[in-house]
Amino acid sequence: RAAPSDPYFSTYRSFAEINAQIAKWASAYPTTFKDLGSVGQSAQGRALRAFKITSAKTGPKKAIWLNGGIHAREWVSSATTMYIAHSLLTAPAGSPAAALLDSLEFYFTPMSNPDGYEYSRTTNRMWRKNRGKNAGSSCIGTDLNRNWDEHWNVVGASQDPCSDTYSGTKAFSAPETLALSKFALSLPNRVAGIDLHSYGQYVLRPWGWTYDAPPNNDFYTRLGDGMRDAIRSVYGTRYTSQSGADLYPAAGATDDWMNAKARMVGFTIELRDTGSYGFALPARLIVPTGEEAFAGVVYYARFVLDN
Ligand code: ING
Ligand code: ZN
Repeated sequence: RAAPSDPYFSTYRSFAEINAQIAKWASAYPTTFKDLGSVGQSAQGRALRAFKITSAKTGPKKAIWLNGGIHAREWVSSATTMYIAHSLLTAPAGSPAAALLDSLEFYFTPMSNPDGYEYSRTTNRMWRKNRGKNAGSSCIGTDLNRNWDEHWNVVGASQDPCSDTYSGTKAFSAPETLALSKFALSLPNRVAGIDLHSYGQYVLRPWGWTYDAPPNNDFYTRLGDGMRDAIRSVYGTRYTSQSGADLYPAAGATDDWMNAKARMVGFTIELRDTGSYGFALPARLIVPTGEEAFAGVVYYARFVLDN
């Protein structure tokens, strides 16, 4: 649309390429971009990288956390998280997006399951979990979106290490979720967070673990519906705004922990598509998926600042 798209987004990038892009941004945008290095290590020892984007303006700012790549096969999640960062970095001076950077710090963890991602790229495209060993089983991996410490394992999760929704031996048994949770809690000014997944085109508000409405359900519904409309305004893509449990009940997910334990406004977004390609979304759809998701994030950031 507005600007020619960066060739970085023409294909799905490897763990190494994502890290190289982070280094490139750090030198290209020294005032707005801050590489926070690694916030922890994956089960196989890969770095869990984080960075921050904000303007040079000082003063108290609120923090928003965007998390991508928790599930290995959902490649467009990491790509979109990086695309949102790119959009903030290149936002024209005076634009609504650029204005957000004067009041907000955006924190990014674009690749929260690097071992699973690389395994999905090289060996098993449909891998979902991390790649941690499980004692007493030859099956590998914990579902990192069932391992958070909020009503852990009560519904929509399995205690079979061979299951794709294996919730782990206990909450935060996986090094990735433990490190990410400590990172989020280290942000004293945190107000909101989005966990990006695919696919299905949903804006999911709390809760995931129960059908009950959260406190402030009105607030969450207006915010979710507004994000849905902002996404649609770009290319007409229809996302559905509803609670996580209304998709299917699942406990121990990232967004429930954000809302209940980290006192942040937490959402899950399920990116494109609705099943034609599913997880194997073609790389030519990275940019449009990112552009419309960015519109949703701008709406969301404005909303949490103003409400
Ligand atoms: N979907 C989410 C999952 O973890 C979800 C859906 C998220 C349900 C949060 C409830 C709460 O299963 C994908 N694609 O991973
Ligand atoms: Zn997912």
